[in-house]
Amino acid sequence: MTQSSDPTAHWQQQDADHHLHPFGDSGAIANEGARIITKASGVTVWDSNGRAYLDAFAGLWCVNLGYGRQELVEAARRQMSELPYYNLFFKTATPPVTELSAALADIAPPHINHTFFTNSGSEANDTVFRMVRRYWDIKGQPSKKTIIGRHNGYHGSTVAGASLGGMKPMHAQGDLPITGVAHIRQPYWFGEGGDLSPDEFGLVAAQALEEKILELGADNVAAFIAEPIQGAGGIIIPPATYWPEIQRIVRQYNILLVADEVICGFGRTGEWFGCDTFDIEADLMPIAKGLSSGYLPIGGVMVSDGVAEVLKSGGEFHHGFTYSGHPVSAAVALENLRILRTEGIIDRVKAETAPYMQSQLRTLADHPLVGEVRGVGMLGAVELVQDKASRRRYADEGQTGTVCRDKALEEGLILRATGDTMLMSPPLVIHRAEIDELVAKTRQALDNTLAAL
Ligand code: PXG
Repeated sequence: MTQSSDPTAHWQQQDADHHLHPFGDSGAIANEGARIITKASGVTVWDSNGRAYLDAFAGLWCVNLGYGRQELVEAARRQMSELPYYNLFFKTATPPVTELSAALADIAPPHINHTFFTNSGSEANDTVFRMVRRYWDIKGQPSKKTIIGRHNGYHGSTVAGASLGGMKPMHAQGDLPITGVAHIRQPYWFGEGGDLSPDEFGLVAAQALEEKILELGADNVAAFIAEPIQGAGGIIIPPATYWPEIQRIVRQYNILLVADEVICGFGRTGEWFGCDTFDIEADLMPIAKGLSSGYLPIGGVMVSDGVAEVLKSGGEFHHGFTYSGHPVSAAVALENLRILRTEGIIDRVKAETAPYMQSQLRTLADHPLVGEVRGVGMLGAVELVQDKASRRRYADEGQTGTVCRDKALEEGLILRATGDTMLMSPPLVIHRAEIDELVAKTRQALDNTLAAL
């Protein structure tokens, strides 16, 4: 390893020599040099060269409270001193976990009152995979095994998570999906709606679930899993007709409904859960990310009273992680929920900052590159197109989005690009002035992208 007096060069060299990146081309990053992020406060992160960026992505859709909240640091310190670790196996629990379970029951829809803890959203969805099969086994219907997901859905990177998701590049690596998983189309009107109105298309997209159930046989289908709003897939907001029709279908065919709240949960859509925003009655809700505002890893699966009752009647569930409900993560999550509640942050998002951000974002719709601006709560997407009227994209899809993302970085703004869709999901505590900055920098990045094309 070469030593250097420039700390950035030193860390980049270590990164190149010894670190393999998640969702990254480690070969290319080794040549370019990784961006080294060293500190953060509020909605701003700094790199090792002292450059500030407005983090319009809240880390990775997770830092809902913003950076630098000392109460979370203190909650971790306190729990670390008191009880840094104990497991939940063998008839044991810890106070942070019982308190957090109760706090979650309090904020979740009324019929959801139990949580199984994991360390991530991916583990939560692996737990979903095993839990829904266990549920039907206990009910005496073991043939109900297949779980239906959606193309371009995202449910994590573990084998079950990536299988339930519908990301083609992930499936292409390692022969996924595993057996027992099927996929239907996504409710992506802008990309796939053609000449149908959004409401017509929403029904068509939902009815794909009914067709798939009939094809597989309802006796073989355990569950349908979907994000209330697809996140990683491009902030895809289903037309208003979609969720009610899905709800009808899962009820009619006796299929469990899994609403993946990993991104939508904890205020992102302007309510506690995406299920509240879309009036979805879920049987299971995987959670993670905003549960601890990303300060420590923690996730879980929340389940309805009906599911909990069956699971509790079935004897031992042979499933769990050493760090299920890690006490320090649980203490931080509990403090995070306390702050979200006592400071009324989600109410402020709903009443004030989300309507403001959404209205300001929509001023970008007149830009020649922009085909659609959409968003709900603190989620926003800007679709880049070659032709606005026909919604036609540039031929080399993904190229323009990547250029725009890099132009945004030059402006000191972190956006995410999915294909040619620019995504934002800022901390829920973002102020009006920072929203103005976010929108102004996005417009500048769009101008610079157009100039570069
Ligand atoms: N479900 C959903 C809906 C997610 O968005 C997961 C599950 C998995 O969570 P973990 O904690 O295992 O990562 C996620 C994660 C992206 C991106 O590029 C999004 C996620 C993860 C990595 C990248 O937008 N979401």
